Amino acid sequence: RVTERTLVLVKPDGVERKLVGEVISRIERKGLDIVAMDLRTVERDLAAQHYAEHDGKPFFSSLLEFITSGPVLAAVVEGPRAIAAWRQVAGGTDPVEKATPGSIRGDLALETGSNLVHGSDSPESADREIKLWFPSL
Ligand code: DAT
Ligand code: MG
Repeated sequence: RVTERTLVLVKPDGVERKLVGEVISRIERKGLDIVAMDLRTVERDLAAQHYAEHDGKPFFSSLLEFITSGPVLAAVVEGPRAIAAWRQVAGGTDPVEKATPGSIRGDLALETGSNLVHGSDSPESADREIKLWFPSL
C-alpha cells in the first residue's frame, strides 16, 4: 500500500498555546494531505479507547486527565508513508531526550506529558484510531 492515512491530534496544550496553525502548516509543508479535520472536546471513554495500549501504566490516569482537559484538533492525514512521515515531523515522545531539533516536539515542547501532538504508530493503529475518531470515513 503506497498511500497511507494516519490520525493526527493537536492535544489540549497545543490548542491552548495557539499552535494549531503551526501544526497545520507543518502538515502542509511536508506535503501531506488533510482528509478530515475537527475541533472537539474528548469524552473520557474515547480517550481511554484511544490510549488503551497504555491502560495500567503509571501515567495512564494523568494521560486521560490531560487529553480530556480541553479541545483537541483531530485530523486524518494522508500521503505516501504518511504514518512514518508524520511521526518524523512530530518528533520522539520525550521532547528533550528523543525529539530531534526541527520536529514539532523538539522545537516547541518541553515535557513528555504535554508533547503537543499525536500520530498513529503503525498501519494497524492508524486504522483503529481513524475508525474511533472518524467512524464515518
Ligand atoms: P507517542 O505519543 O509518541 O506515540 P506513546 O504512545 O508511548 O507516545 O505515549 C502516549 C502519550 O503518553 C505520550 O505522547 C505522552 C504520554 N506518555 C508516554 N510515556 C510517558 C511517561 N513515561 N510519562 C508520562 N507520560 C507519558
Ligand atoms: Mg503512541
